[in-house]
Amino acid sequence: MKKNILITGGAGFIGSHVVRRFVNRYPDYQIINLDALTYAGNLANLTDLETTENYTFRKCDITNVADVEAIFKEFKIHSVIHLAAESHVDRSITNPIDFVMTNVVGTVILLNAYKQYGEAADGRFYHVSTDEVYGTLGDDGKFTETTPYDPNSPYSASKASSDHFVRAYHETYKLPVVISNCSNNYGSHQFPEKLIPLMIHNIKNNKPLPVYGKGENVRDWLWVEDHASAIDVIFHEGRIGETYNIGGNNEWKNLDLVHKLCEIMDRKLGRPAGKSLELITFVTDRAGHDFRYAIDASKLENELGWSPSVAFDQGFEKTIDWYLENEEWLEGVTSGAYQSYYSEHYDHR
Ligand code: TDX
Repeated sequence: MKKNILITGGAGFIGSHVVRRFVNRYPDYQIINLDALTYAGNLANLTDLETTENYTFRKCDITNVADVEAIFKEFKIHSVIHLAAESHVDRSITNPIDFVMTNVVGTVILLNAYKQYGEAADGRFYHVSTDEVYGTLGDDGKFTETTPYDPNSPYSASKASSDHFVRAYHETYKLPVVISNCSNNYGSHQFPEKLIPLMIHNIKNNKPLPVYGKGENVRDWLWVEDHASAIDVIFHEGRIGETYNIGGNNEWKNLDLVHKLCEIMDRKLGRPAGKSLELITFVTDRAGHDFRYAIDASKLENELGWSPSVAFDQGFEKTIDWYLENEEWLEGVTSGAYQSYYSEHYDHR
């Protein structure tokens, strides 16, 4: 008997990498990808799996109780890997309610459905979350699993709230849960509202590169495939009721990262060295902009033997090549609604 594993948000950036990894590595799992296909969920991210036998797609909004329950009734769900979320901080600043609905209410609806219909004694509800729940760091120190929650944006407040509900379902109803909190991801298929694909798209089209504030904020970047491998190991071997931090040990100041990107893009596009740097434009800072994120992933490394597989230079080049080689994908997601999003967020900044 195949195990039915429900992956939510599987058509999104991180979700599609997780779905592909699980479908390809685990033929004994039936992977059910449940996604609402909003702006960032895109079946074009998974065209290679369309006819794969152990893969099933269902369009579903996790805030719709009846639709979620129907899926749990249709498939005997062994385990859930929950990635569905509104994930962009800037959008959460203009529209916090969407984040409460999907990230908080949607998570609780899924927890309820798993509590009521989840089938297996050895199954689990794996909640995928973010390092932003811990707030912001100064120049030193790293987030550990025991760092107190201190979210600053509506996005991180909604993710923190969902993490608390998952923990509460474990304590109250003994639901077998596990949580991970990961740093910034980069890689193929990321929606170009996020820093790296947005800058790649703008450099390609000779458009201004909007760096928030002075570009001094620091992020830790992890290759998305390494996040997927961490999710794999935590899903299979992580201890129930535990949280694991995932990070790349790879901190970059935003401005330094944009400089590196310009340098590589000039080389790849055959432009004179330094040309794309001229596009950098400093714009009004993000409200409540967290200064620095850094992750201490030693619990995951020591307990479960995980570590990132790809050096940043290598992963970054690969990522840039993917966006340059997949022009159709990039054009597809930046036409239509993207244009109005872009104007709204950047035109008067
Ligand atoms: O146009 C931009 N200019 C800019 O300077 C954008 C989009 C971003 N930035 C800055 C803000 C951040 O300091 O770059 C940094 C990265 O920004 P995002 O790509 O928006 O990511 P971030 O806000 O750090 O949050 C991300 O990491 C944690 C994801 O969006 C979250 O979903 C994840 O949970």
